Formats: sequence, structure tokens, C-alpha cells
Amino acid sequence: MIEPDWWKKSTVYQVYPKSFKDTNGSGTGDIKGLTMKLDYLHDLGIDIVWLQPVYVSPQNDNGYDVADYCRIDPEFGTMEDFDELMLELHKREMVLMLDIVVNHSSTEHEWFKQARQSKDSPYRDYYIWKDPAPGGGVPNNWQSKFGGSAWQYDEETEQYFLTLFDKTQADLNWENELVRKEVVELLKFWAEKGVKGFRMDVINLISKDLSFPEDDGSIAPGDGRRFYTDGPRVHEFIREVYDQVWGPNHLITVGEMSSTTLAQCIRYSNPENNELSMTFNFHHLKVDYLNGQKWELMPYDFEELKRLLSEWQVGMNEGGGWNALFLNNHDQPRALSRFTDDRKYRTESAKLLATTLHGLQGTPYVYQGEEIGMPNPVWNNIDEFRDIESKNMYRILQEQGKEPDEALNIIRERSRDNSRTPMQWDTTINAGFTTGTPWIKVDERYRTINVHSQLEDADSIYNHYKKLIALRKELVILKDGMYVRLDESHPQVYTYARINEQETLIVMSNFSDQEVSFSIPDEFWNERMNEQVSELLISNTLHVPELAQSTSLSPYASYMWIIK
Ligand code: TEU
Repeated sequence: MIEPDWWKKSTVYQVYPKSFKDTNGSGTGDIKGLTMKLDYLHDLGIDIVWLQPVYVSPQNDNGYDVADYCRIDPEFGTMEDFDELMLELHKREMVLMLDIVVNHSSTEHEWFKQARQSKDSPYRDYYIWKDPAPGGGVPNNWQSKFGGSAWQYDEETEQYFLTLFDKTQADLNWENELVRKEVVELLKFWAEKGVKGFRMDVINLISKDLSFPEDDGSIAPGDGRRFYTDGPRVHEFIREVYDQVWGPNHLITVGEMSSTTLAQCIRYSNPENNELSMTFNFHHLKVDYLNGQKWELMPYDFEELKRLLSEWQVGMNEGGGWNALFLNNHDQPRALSRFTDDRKYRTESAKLLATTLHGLQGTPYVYQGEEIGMPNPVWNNIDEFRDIESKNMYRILQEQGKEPDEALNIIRERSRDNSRTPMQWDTTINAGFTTGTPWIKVDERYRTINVHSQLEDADSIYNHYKKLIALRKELVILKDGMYVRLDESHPQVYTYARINEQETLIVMSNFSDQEVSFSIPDEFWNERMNEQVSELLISNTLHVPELAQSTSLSPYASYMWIIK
């Protein structure tokens, strides 16, 4: 970590603490559980651990509804537990990236409790309040991302307050410099405790169009998002925080960018702008949204997936931005089930997705369970779900006319709970996650899909990730190589190259259960590869074909070669 951009050769491991490891039998994970598992993460080759919210919270949105930004929720442990975690990370030369949720706070936060007491409260303008529309009712037609109106009525002061997410998540008013000062102070609090990185939750939503116009849907879906996404002062606000906290302390940051653009993410993450180190965007994880709608199913569009990954690789490189690379997180179904075969070809598929992602330019993120090939769980009924978004949508889908079973099938495919079931450590009860009653079901396949069964297996998915993480530290071409897509809309194969003056790296993957062949375009083959010697870096099949201009690929085969 001595190079200024050391994190460009690192891999981040995302920990959803509620489901990672429980050490006190409460049924939910805790900070001590993460500390207990640091050797596991260190052995995997992880440098940076992203810890999702463990602050005081009513848990309506599993901690993304923060009621005190500087106190640990007893459900997850104590500040002493946190300090012990920091010490143990330091011993292993690992760093902590903390999740910060400051587009909104919980309505249980003291700021909001004060604000709602009176229009004259000094905290009133910490939030966004509007009078009812002239004819009564909500101020405009903006919709919550969890369904329903984005406005909640407060009887006490006869005004509405804005909630872009759950009705108990009140949007903070970043136009108020006192709010911006509060954010700077809470970031400094954690930085002084040794935190070296921050993941900024929906940070591109913090600047709203202050006219709060009705959305007529003429340009984009009529839910208002264009009036608060990448808003008028967002870069100014982020830069202000950089100048006061992240820059002076040389901290790494990743911005979660909801519904953003490539141009914006270049601007957010180009180091010349002193804003963020890197950005998450979600366009590649909407290729199975029919008409762009999350709750309308369709088979995923493979060509669109490849096109988007390529567009962002080339665009961010040309613009000097930096991608946070991911296919999984706590808000998404498991990619293994979504894009490949999580049954007959589960192991090949998990390794294929890993090789495809980790060969790209950017900083890869591994979401807990991804490294052992955890698929979407088997859901039996709606009562097994916990996510507020899923529960709301199960009701809304039926209000829209879907039969219960049809609505349940849609929830099964799209629910964020698909990635929130407990980490599967071993074959003991509850997969070794808890000795208590787990807060959410453990997937029944934990007896065959678990950490313990893979650690010593050289051919396991876990050890495939371990190799990829090591390669990123070793090969400069994985950090700096220019991306070139080599398959022109091949129906099953995704092939790309990373090139620099000295070397060529090839990643070739068959995203199908068919035996296929792939030919590297003549001009590329002749210019860069003909008569060169290739070295296999990693594969997911026992038999590995020689790299030739035309290569035969077995079902879900995936290879990475280097040509020097
Ligand atoms: O996610 C924001 C976000 O864009 C997704 O939640 C998405 O909008 C949602 O899944 C609807 O499709 C961040 C956190 O990652 C998420 O867990 C929180 O629920 C949300 O913000 C509110 O803090």
C-alpha cells in the first residue's frame, strides 16, 4: 500500500454483517464475527474490507436507516469490538472501508425527532419539507424506490417530508451547510479511528432540483429520478467533503451511483477532480429488466451485457475515471443464478464469472459468498423474505393485478434477499453462521456449498478467486492494460483483450451450455498474437485448449492467457 494508487491492484471484500458470522447466538451477525474471520479474508488475498452499516438503526432497511452515525448498534456489538477489529485488520495490513449513508437518515435519528417537533426547530432544515399541493395531497408525483410516494405526511406540522427510499428514511437537505458540516464531522470521527476508506451510499442523489417539479415522464420514467440524480450541486458537495476529509487523509472512496451516466462517473472518479476514487454504476445489472423495469422479468440480454461492460471499460479509461468492478452485492440477486447455470455447471459458471470480471480494468469487489459459488436460495413462500422492498413489491404487484404465485415468482427472481442469506461456513447447523435462530433462512444447499469444503480443494471456486486476486497484484497489465473487445456480438462467447506495449492478455468465456468455437479477428491475431507464445494464467476446465486463432470451448469454459 505504498504506491499512491495501491488500491488499483487490490480486491475489496464486501461484508453484510447481519449475515456474515454470529458469535453470541443472537441469530444475526456481529463485529466479533468479522474479526474472527479476518484470517480467512487475508488468506483469500483481500486488502480492503467494506463493512456495511453497523450503526444504531431500527433496521427497517437493514442498517441503511441510520439513527446515530457515531455509535455501534448493540445488535452488532460495541465500540470496543470495533476498535478490536481495527487493531486486527492493522496487524494483517488490511484496511477498513466503512459504509456511509448520508443521503438520508432514519426518522429515529435525533436530528429528525427535533425537526418534526416544530417548523421553527433548528433541525427543521436538516430535512426536505414541503407544503401539500394546492389542491391537497403530496407535493409532486415523485416515487420512492421501494414503491409508493416519495413523500410522507407529518400531522404535527402539516407538511410532507421527502423519502426517496423507505418511509422511515428521511432525505437530508444538503443545501443546508449545517448538514454538510455534520457529514464532515462524522467522517472525521471514523477516520480518526483508523478507517481508511468510505463507501458512499447513493451519493449522487444528494443534490435535488430545488423547484421539485412534477415529473411528466416525457424524458425518463415518470418517477422524478431525473430531478435528483447527479443533481446541480452534487459535484460541489462531494468536492467539499474531499477537501475537508478524504484528500487530507489520503482516504479511498467509492461512490454508489444510482441511475447515473458514464460522463458523470468519469467526472466523479477522475483524480484531477478531487472527488471520489472510483464509482459503482448499475447499467450492466439491468440487462434482464424488461423495458428497464426491475419488476418485469425477461431473460438477460447477453449482447447488451457485453456492450455495457465494454462501453464503461473504454469510456472510463479514456476519461481517466476508475471502475469499481462487481456483479454481486447485497441489493442484487446472485449473478451465478442470474447469468449462468447454478445447477449442472455451477462450479464452471462461478469461475467463469470471476475470471470475466477480474480480467477487467478497475478494482474488483467480492461480495460475501460469491467466492464459494453461493446461488440464489430456494424460497418456499413470501413469509421467508425479510427485505422491505420485496415485501412492498409483493403487495404492489398484486395491486397491479398479478396473481399471488406470479408475484411470488417475480420476488424470487428479483429480491435483494437472494444475496442476504447467511454466509455458509461449514456443514454444521445453520452452516456454522449461528447457534441461534438465523434472522433469515439459511439456504438448504449449505451442506455442499460451504467454505470448509473448498479451502483445501485446489480446484475449488474459492481457490480460483484466490488465484485471480493474486494475479491482479502481480500483473501490471491487469491494472494498466487497455481494454479491447474481440467478440463482435457472438451469441455465446465473450472475449476481450487487455493490451500494453509489452504484453497481451486474453479472457475468453463461453456463457452457454453448448460446445462452441471462437475465432479471434484476423487483424488482431496477426498484429498481436501470431507466432507469439501464450501462457495459460487460469482456467475452469481440466482440459485446456491451446490458444489458437480458432479455439473450441466446452460449456461455460473460461480462460485467461497472457502473450508476452
Ligand atoms: O441502494 C440504493 C439503490 O439504488 C438500490 O437500493 C436500489 O435502488 C434498490 O435495490 C431498488 O431497486 C443503497 C443501498 O445499497 C441499499 O441497500 C439501501 O436500501 C438504499 O441505498 C437506501 O439506503
